[in-house]
Amino acid sequence: MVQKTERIWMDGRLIPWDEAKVHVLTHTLHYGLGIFEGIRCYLCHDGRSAIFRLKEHVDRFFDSAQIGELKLPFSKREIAEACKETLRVNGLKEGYIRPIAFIGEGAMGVYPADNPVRVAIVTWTWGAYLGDGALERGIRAKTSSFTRHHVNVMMTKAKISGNYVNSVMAKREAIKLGYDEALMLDTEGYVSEGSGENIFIVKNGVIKTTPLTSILPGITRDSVIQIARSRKVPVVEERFTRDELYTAHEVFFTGTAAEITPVREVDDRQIGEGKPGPITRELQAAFFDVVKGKNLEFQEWLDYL
Ligand code: PPE
Repeated sequence: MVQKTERIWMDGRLIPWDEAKVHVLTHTLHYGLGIFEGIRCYLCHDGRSAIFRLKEHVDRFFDSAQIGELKLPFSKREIAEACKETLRVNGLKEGYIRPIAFIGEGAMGVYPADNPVRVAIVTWTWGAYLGDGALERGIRAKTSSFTRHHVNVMMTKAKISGNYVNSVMAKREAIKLGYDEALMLDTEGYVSEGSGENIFIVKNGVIKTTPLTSILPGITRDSVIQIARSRKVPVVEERFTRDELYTAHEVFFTGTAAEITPVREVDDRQIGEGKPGPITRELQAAFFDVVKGKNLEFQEWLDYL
């Protein structure tokens, strides 16, 4: 359950949480063309709060809008400022920020005519996305019976609401079968991503991750690549198969919500020692140092409140 905060930013105004409602004829509710972002704000070691890679998230929000042909009635600066303002009024020192843009009511039918584009920003406290202990012990993943999107069916580089029907189905299936997360294969059968995360494998000291062709260009993914390279750990972006995953020494998922979550088992096969491996742990520690302002090498990624 999301813990209620005092206010939600909606169409340019900060309104009480309970008043942030939409009409049932909201176009996006019927046809799924809305776009959203997921951003985290961390409480830093010095007591200040910093939003992680706000600029990149706002840029991706606008890229999603461009792909989905949603004309946002706000500038990038206004959205970035509104993210900060919403956290501030809610008194959150740490939390998750969810900007969403959607097509409002007016015309029905798949042609949205000139229905208004509406924008809201919600903030809340969000702990470990894949459950208590996931970050420390790692999780169990299962290859999904659902295939990830084909690049000409859904726009995989956009964070479009409707894209997530596929994620919800895959996630439900994985949970019902007793696993923590679904691993999705692409339309050609190669590993693509988790229901809400990008994926990495490590073998013989080399990190490999899926190329950007048909996945969401994850901002955590990019951060991990940059952090790994700065520590001289080689990273390649290359397609791989599920059997390569089974024989990897380490596997981990990355995402704003999931952060860096180790995967200790895939399809009932133990990965490595069945616990987070050394490179995963090193990157995890480095990532948390960065987001909490302890590593000055990447301080331009932090936007202090
Ligand atoms: N792939 C998918 C499909 C995805 O949804 C996410 C984020 C990522 C990769 C990682 O992207 P990034 O957050 O930029 O590193 N998923 C978001 C939504 C999760 C949800 O359940 O809601 C998130 O992590 O915020």
